[in-house]
Amino acid sequence: AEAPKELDPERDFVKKMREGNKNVVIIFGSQTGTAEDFANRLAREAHAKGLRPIVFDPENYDYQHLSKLRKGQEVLVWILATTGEGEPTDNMHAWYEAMVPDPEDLENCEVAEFADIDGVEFDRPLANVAYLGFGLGNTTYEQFCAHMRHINSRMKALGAKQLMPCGEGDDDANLEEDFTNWKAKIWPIICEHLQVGPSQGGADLTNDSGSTEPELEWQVEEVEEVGDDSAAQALRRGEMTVKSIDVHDAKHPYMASIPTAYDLSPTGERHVLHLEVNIGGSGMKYRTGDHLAVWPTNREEEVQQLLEALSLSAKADSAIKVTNTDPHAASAYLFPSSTTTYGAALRHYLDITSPPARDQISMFVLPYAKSSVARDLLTQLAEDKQAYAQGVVGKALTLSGLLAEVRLAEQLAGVNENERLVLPFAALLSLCSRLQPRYYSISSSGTTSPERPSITAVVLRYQPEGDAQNWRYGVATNYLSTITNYVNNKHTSRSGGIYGGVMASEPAGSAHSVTHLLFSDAEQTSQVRVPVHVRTSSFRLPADHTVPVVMIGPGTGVAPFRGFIQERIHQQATGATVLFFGARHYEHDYLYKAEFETQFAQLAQYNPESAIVTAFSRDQPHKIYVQHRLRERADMVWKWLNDLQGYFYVCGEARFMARDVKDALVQIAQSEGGLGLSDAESWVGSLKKFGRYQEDVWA
Ligand code: FAD
Ligand code: 2AM
Repeated sequence: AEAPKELDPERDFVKKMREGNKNVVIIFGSQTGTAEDFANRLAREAHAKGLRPIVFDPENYDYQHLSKLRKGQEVLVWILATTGEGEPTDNMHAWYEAMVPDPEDLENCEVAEFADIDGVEFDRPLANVAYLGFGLGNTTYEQFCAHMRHINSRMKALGAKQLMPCGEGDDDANLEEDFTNWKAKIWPIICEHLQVGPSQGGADLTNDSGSTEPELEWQVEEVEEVGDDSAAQALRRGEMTVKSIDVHDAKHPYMASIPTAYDLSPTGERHVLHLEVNIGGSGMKYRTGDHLAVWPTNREEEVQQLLEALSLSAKADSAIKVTNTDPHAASAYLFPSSTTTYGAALRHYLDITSPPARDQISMFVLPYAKSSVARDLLTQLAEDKQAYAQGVVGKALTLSGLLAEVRLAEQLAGVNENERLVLPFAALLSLCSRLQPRYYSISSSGTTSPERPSITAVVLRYQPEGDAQNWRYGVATNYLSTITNYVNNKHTSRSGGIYGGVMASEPAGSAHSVTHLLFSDAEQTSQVRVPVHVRTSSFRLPADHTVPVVMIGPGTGVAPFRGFIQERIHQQATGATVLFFGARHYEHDYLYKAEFETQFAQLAQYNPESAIVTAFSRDQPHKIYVQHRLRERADMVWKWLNDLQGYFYVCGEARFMARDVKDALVQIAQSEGGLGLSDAESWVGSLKKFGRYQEDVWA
């Protein structure tokens, strides 16, 4: 027999857990950071309840050790997001492959190799493990929470004891409330299982000294000397710290220069940006259909407002050292390096714009309220769902906005300066999630522009329903908008400070500080750099260019198809290449118009059916959408997909568009193929199953 594989002791999470004397182990599968954030929040709450939690990223550990967990003494909690079409997140990929070798047969698929435990039956290796789980998903996708459900079934099949049915959160409805409700139910169950009494398990936010302030996860120390080298100078400028390593991935972005950037719809109501990113020399490669992750910077005005609300404006550039208060925690540092500045932490590393959650308000803001007016206001927002929905979510209130409201209420009530709420920076570190990279479908071909992937992003600006006078700005897209402006106006100096917009309709205050977006390159000239990494996707053209390809890409959903088209020209594709593009107005929003027209003329030389079909929704009194155009060509669509075994692709907004397009295809199968409804649905289902119906959609 083959000798069992040696496991790396550094990747043994159970050993780490025991060294730190922990009794709740939380393992998260996270793609965009939400599940990771939930895992960390759960740990903070567990800690406040007198439990001893630890959070692990499965990417850094080996699943084989799971079997060593001890029922009655330790509890495992899964927090697992589902991505794409029912897939695990990247960081859960290896565990999932091993634990769920056959998703079609969850009960009986082959037992994965686990660390050997005495007295446990071979086919029930997890018989000593007690667990619970919460899945994050979105009901607009067909495979809602599939990943958590699969892991759950496998855990049971492998003998583990489920302490409670899994919770499920729906990002399309109210993920936050689903999580809060689930959390409320788990504590008594965990405490009972571990047999910790109410005094331990049910303790609330009091620490050893008996005060009501929470024990915090991070400690913040102001440090004087940071040295004089270039890293220290960059630190003083409040720039982002990136570890200089050779491999660039989800944890180590590459600082890419931006050779070209422009506004594709300068006269439109919405601005769509085209940015080309130079990854030459980075070692990163991409394939047509992959995603580019952009690590954004927060808007400077928001950073300054928050510093002001924390009474830290004067210290924005002071160096601080941030370390974990728990020597046994899985990570000792919160930021890429132990030292940063207050300003840089808010600018580059923390999500300071998402509305704070109810439990975050009650755990990390409320305890610092000294006046009754502040306490009342915060208690109401934290405890009254409706007040929270209106006063926080409906207004898209940021943390600085919340603190400003408290400050105003205190002023109006005549509260003394020394009685006013001051949020400690260390509490803010528990309150705010980490700023997450945003994904963009790469809009170029990996074959024809291997070193210059481009992205196509619509700039997000909106006025929240509950605060219709004021604008909110999407973090990453407004950052990219500032970058675009800068790239087009290179004469502006580094000391240019906050950089105003070139866009006529640009609302005031949307800009980022250019000072913090510039990075010194080897020649010591100032260059704007954007931290990026490539994420592999499964959105792919057929290898055989003679097969027809039908692409549905309204709005920025056209992004990956620009790459597909470049690729099909390169292949001199003899199969039909058809793009259905939709936008508001022909005049303002026809993205890449000239380029597409030239390219389709070329593609039509290889196959006369190749064409771009447009649907401009607001150029006439009634709406015309891509799915209407699709139905108008029902016979051709049926021929391409059914008779000629073509491929169908949908990209863009997931909620309505992707669903409506699928419905249109079902109708086409009925009208053209003469199928009944359920057969038409099975036909679409089988296209999906065989990879001939692919979606790249986002919420
Ligand atoms: P954020 O700061 O993240 O703000 C977004 C949040 O603002 C929303 O979650 C919502 O809570 C809130 N919000 C937005 N509108 C309103 C409103 N009207 N009222 C109240 N609240 C509101 N985008 C593209 O443009 N092009 C692409 O090619 C592309 N490809 C993607 C591919 C994938 C796989 C994924 C997952 C996403 C893709 N996206 C793409 C979306 C992109 O990643 C970002 O989500 C988007 O650009 C917004 O980022 P932001 O940082 O500017 O906004
Ligand atoms: P609308 O905003 O005028 O309703 C890109 O955003 C294009 O997609 C716009 O023309 C937009 O139209 C359109 N769109 C909106 N909802 C859609 C849906 N459910 N299906 C297809 N296209 C849609």
